[in-house]
Amino acid sequence: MSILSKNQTKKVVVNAENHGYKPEVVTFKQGKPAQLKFIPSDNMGCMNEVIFKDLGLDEKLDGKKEVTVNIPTDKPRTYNYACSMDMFHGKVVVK
Ligand SMILES: [Cu+2]
Repeated sequence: MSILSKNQTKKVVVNAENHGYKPEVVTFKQGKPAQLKFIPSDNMGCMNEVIFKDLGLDEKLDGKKEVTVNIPTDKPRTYNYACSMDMFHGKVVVK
């Protein structure tokens, strides 16, 4: 049995820029709590919203300093996300 402290959550910052997500691909370890932290930029257009179809999540970034998304890491898989127009894409790999 392992005991997890709050500090073991791995957080990765993704910058939601006007022309895409940086970095575009983030990898997490299976079984470790994981979060993506989106940092919006100004004047975002369709990047003002991030949609995780696989997670049923639709988060508004507009006017926010940051938006945190919890990523399930119970099994290995890839979660794709996109801007509100499905033009810019990023993905999260759990392995
Ligand atoms: Cu877009």
